[in-house]
Amino acid sequence: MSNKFSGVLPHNRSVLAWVDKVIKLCEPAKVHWCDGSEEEKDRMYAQAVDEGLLIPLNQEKRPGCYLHRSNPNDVARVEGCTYICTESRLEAGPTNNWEAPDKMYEKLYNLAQKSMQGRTLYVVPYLMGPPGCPLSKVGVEITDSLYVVLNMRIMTRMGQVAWDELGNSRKFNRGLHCMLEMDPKKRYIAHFPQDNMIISVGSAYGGNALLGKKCHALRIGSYLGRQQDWMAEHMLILGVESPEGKRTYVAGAFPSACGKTNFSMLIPPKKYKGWKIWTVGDDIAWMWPKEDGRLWAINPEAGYFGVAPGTSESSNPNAMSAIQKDTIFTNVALTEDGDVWWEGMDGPPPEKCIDWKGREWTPESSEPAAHPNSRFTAPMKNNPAISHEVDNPEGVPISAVIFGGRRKTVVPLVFQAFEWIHGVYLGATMGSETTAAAEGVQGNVRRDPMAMKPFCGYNMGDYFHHWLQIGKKLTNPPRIFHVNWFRRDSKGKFLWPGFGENMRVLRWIIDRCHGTGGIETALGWMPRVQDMDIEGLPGFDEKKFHEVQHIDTEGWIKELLAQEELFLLLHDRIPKELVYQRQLVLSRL
Ligand code: GTP
Ligand code: SPV
Ligand code: MN
Repeated sequence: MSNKFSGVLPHNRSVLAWVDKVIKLCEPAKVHWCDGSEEEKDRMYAQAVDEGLLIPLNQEKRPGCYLHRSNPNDVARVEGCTYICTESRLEAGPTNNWEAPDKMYEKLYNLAQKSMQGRTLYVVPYLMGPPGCPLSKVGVEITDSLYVVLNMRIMTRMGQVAWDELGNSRKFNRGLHCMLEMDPKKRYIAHFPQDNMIISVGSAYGGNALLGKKCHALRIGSYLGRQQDWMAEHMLILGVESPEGKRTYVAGAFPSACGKTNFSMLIPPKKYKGWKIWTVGDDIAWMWPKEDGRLWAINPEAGYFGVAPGTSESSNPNAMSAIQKDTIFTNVALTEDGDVWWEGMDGPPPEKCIDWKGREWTPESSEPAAHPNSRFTAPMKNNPAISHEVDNPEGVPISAVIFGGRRKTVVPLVFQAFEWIHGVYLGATMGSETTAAAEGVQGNVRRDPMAMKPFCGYNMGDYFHHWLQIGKKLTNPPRIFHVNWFRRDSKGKFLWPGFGENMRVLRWIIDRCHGTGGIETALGWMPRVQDMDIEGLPGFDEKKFHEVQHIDTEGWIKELLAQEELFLLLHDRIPKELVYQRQLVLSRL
């Protein structure tokens, strides 16, 4: 072995052969096989600081924490450059960009060719899911970005643990990530589900470049899940512990930047003595039906890639603890004492700081100091509310599934589906306002079925069918709910206080899982005012309750028309059960 190589090679021949092929293609100056050790970590952080990739923060205040500033043209997911390259266009479906696999391979191999000359190629073995879980999957990401390596180290179980899990098997996800020259015109996130392969070029941003996350765990995962009877979902998982010590697990699909991380780390209000929320996961759930007729879930990740703005001691104290150490911050502001700052953090803004682009910033500046989609990457083990079940290969049994969009109007705070098929319809037709997590206009209502519009690796109509099929395997299915933390009054103010107070909604949801307290409406089961605890909420009374739960018939008719658009788009694959559900709502209204 020449001194071009460092690190620990596995014995797996398929891995060696594939990496060899990529080395020949990309022609790196050096190759490093990551082992995931502490020594390797220390060396890599030192090197990243040397290269100016990371800025060390005040190590007394935030030990092991660093700031990264991205290329300003590379700050969010790029749905327009994301492709599902199945054999036929129909298989990818009308909600995905599609290109023929041969054509896309050719285009991307051409871009990748010689692209690592003078650079280091890192081989990153990683495991999604706890070791020993039947759903856990190994991936190998090849990248020429040290920033990506250090993020993958936090977000996944990285290193030897993955080789141990893989053994001699050929079943692993092949991921190739090339920085290229960061030209948005040469930016592609391409998935080849039939080959279990991902190629991503021209972006270093989380969902585009940390291939274990959205690419592998959701797009490839959902494709495999359909073949193998499991589900890959854009969902948080939490456990609710009652004062009697009973634990109930809940999964929630909210679109990007719509509150999953916050909800998964919720701290109940003071009056909820003895109640405790445990975080299993904040972004992705893999779920499968077991013999007991229930749906079980794991979190395949090992860290949080969370939205920084709005994170504070008052909104999310658990996240604030989690980012105290060993965290990478991306595109936040840097204060004079070497700490981080962003809009919505506690206290007044700093008198001056350095903004996410590296410029001097004062409260008078016209632009925000932190990018609206600035992020923290923190190990999940840093979260004081981490669930004891997070490494359990058996997963946790899910009692409730919650869908939640971001809607200023029309959609009530909470309601419950009548049964599974109605619940699938609620998820399938969910609308939400677009956010800074993806490139493009913000605040537009679009259909985001199950919060999976950007992440479903195959035809959305078939995906709905898969949900119905899984339902048939469940003799004790989770109850399904819809929430909207974001409804506003006529003055544009949030009607519901949200964050920790969402415990009150969660409490009703748990009650409903045990069959108590609600009334049937045109939309589904709803709490009556006596069914939900609204006592002690400043500025919130019975009148507000009726406002936030109000069924706006005219608004809903428009909503049903917007759903029609999705149904037309998917006309050749949409399960007729869902078309029928829509008719039922119309007649009930
Ligand atoms: P991704 O990581 O992009 O998938 O986002 P997420 O779904 O985990 O969203 P997150 O919890 O990071 O919240 C996104 C934004 O919504 C933040 O600015 C939060 O402050 C805000 N938010 C979260 N929960 C609530 C809530 O209950 N009420 C209100 N008004 N805002 C909330
Ligand atoms: C999202 O956009 O849903 C995220 C952030 O969770 S990313 O990993 O970039 O997709
Ligand atoms: Mn997400």
